[in-house]
Amino acid sequence: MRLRRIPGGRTTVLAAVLSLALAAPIAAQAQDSPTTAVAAHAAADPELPHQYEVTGPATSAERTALVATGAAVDEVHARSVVVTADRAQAAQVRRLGYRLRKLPDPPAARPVSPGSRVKDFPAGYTKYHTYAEATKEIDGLVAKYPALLSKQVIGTSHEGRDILALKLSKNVTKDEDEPEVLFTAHQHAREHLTVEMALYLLDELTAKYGSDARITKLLDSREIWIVPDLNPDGGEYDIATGQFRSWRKNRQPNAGSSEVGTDLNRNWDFKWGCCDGSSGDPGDETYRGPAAASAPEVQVVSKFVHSRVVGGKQQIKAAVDFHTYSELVLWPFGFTHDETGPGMTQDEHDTFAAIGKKMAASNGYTPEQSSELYITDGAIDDWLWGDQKVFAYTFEMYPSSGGGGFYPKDSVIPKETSRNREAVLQLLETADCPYRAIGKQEQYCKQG
Ligand code: 0X9
Ligand code: CA
Ligand code: ZN
Repeated sequence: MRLRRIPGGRTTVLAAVLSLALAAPIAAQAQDSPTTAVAAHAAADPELPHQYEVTGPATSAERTALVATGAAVDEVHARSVVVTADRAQAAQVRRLGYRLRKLPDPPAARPVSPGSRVKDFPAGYTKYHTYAEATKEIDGLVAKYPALLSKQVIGTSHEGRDILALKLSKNVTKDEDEPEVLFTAHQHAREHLTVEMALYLLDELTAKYGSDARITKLLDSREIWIVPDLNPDGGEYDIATGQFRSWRKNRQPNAGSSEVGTDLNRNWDFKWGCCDGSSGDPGDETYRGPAAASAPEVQVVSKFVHSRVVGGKQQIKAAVDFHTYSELVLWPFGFTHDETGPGMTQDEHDTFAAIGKKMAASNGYTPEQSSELYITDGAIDDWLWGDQKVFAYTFEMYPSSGGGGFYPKDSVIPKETSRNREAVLQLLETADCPYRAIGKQEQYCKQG
């Protein structure tokens, strides 16, 4: 059962060697010239993490042991992984006896003058939306489609940016008794493509209402929630110098530590920190935070989800949380390798798998239980299912491997967002009775 199919590996030796060769002189320059200091810092900040190919780990157990070093696993292959790790974490991975090979860093952008902050993504990435650009785009859509789309500020991030929930439905201002479906994006700062995914859905579902029969029917019979940016502080921080920082966490300081940030996708209040699927060290990529739901962004979205309990019933029936990358459709649980057990019956598991495999057939991703990758505790999908009984999936978007990792060029945005159109429509269509996917609608979805 733990047999895995994995995309083939590839090599990037030359670029890795080149980036190593470049690092030293630039860092040296920074010492004596204040005017070049920021640009140099951006090009070769010794604190910035890098990606490494790690040869050796071949099982979920070995990968789970690997993330205990504090590194984050980005790609899973048959006998290797790609991780994002800072210097100390890389050293620890090496001490586990694995061979590491540094991969090229994200492309360097134009130099930045000292103290200034970049207002946009760098060249080749300008079609990605900054927080301000996304807000403007969303406000434009709300103004254009007031009967279909409404915007709510459901709270603020640590640094005070608005966290939005967009509702899409016919008669959008009324809370009708219709199945609700939630789409969330951008828990992880460097996964910018997921914000584009959310914006694509907002645009597609509004623009095609009235002309596309399937979308019209769905907006007439569902209430769709989109939280396009769960981690606006992290996203802005990732692009702020003009050099992508490969940042993952939020930007909340940690008491008693100089290390910043909590991994939002280890902070949700279900089996939090239970199972070696997160870290207790604030310097680690998968730091779970000092307490469950300690991150304001997680609190805001948790509270929002709780607010969708009406008459004692959670209205949200299904959900997708968008991440990058690896092209996967994942379902709970992540905290255990067991397919069934407390909180997951055989029928529930089979329903998750049936819907997940069908969605994956439509977008060409690989479907699997999330713990097949490595153990995670405190992830949003485990919470949505374990605590709220929402059929919650995690999509890991483009690329499968190579293809720019966390930073694919903006030219891929149209293809890689529309690629998930069919899967999203399927999930919306199934939301009135997910158990139809295993033919058990009579048993589970009889109208009361
Ligand atoms: O580690 C994560 O949070 C996700 N991978 S990412 O590269 N985007 O960071 C995978 C989560 C898998 N576990 C669950 N979905 N529970
Ligand atoms: Ca409703
Ligand atoms: Zn992620």
